[in-house]
Amino acid sequence: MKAEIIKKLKETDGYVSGQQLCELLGVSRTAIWKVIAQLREEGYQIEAVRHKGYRLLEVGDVLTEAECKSRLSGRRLGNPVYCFAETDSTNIQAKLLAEKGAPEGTLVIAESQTNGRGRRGRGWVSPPGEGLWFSLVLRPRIVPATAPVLTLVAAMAVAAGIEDVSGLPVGIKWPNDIVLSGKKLVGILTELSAEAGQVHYVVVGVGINVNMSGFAEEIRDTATSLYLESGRRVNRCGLAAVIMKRMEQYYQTYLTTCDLSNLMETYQERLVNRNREVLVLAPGNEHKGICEGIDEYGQLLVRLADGSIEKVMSGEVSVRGVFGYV
Ligand code: BT5
Repeated sequence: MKAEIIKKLKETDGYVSGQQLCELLGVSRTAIWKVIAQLREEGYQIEAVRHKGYRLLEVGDVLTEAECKSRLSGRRLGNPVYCFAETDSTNIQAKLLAEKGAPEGTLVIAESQTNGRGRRGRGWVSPPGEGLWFSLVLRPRIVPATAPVLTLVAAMAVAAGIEDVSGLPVGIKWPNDIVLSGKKLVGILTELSAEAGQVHYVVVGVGINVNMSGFAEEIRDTATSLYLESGRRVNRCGLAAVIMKRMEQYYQTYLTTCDLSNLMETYQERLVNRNREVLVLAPGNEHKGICEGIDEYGQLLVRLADGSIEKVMSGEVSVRGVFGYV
C-alpha cells in the first residue's frame, strides 16, 4: 500500500485527495493518514491541505522497500525487491532467497552491510546512508563455465545506468571494476550455484559508492564516489531503477547468444586499459603486454612482446595498468 501511495503522489502534479487514495486502495482515511505520517518520518516532504489533499514536495534519498517498489513496479529485473536496513551481505541474502526458489529478477538491497564481500575473501566497505549495495538473482540456462561473462554484462549495465543518471563518463577496468578518474567507483562480485553442467542461479552483487564525501583510511587512495566526482548527490533508489532497466537491456542481448558477440564493442568502448600496457599478474609468471580488448567469452586479449596474443580468463589472474591502480 505504501508503494502505491508513493507512486500516486509522484505521478500527480497537484494534490491527491484522501478520498481518491481511499478509493484506489480500498482502505479508510485513518489508514491513509498513518501511512503518510510514516512516509514523513522516513524523509518524504508531504504537504497536507484541508479540502485539497496531499502533495509530494520532495523525496529524500530514502532507501526503503516501498520507495524501491514504487520505482521498480513492472520491471522484469528488480521484482520482487527486498530492502534491509542492515544485513551481513546482500549476496548472502540473495543466495538464501534463491535457494528457496526466488525467481529471476529478485533484487536485494541493503542500507548497510556488516560483512560486505569482495572477491577471493576480500571485504567490501559498506557504510550506511551513502552507498548502493545490491544483489540480483538471475537464472540463465547456460553452462557453469560461461557464467563469469555475466560479471562483464553487469559491469556494462551498471556503467550505462550511472552515466544515464550522472552524466559522468565511467570506464571499466576488466573484468569487474567501474572506475572514474583512475579510482574505483563500483565493485562486482558474481557467485554461482551449479551442478552437473547446469546453472541453478547466479547472484550478481554490485557495490556503488554514491554519496560518500570521504573513505576509510585503507581505501582512501583508490576509491571514489559519484558525489566526490560531481559534487552532486544522487537518489539511490532512482539509480537502482535506471540500472535495472539497463540490466534488462544488456541481459536480453546477452541471452540471444549466451556470450558477448553482440556486446563486445560496447564493453570495449569503456575498457580503460585498451591499447595500453598492462601487467598480467599470473602466479609465478608476471609479465607485461598491450591490452587489445576482449573476445566474446570475456577473455582479455593481451599482445605479448613476441607478437602473439594471450587470452586471459577472468578469475584466473589479475591485470593491472602499469601506472597506478587502473
Ligand atoms: C569487488 O571485489 O570489487 C567486489 C565487491 C562487491 C561488493 C558488492 S556490495 C553488494 C554485494 N554484497 C556483497 O557482499 N558484495 C557485493 P574485489 O575486486 O576483490 O575488491 C575488493 C577490494 O576493493 C578491497 O580489498 C578494497 O581494497 C577495495 N574496497 C573495499 N571497499 C571498497 C569501496 N567501498 N570502494 C572502493 N574500493 C573498496
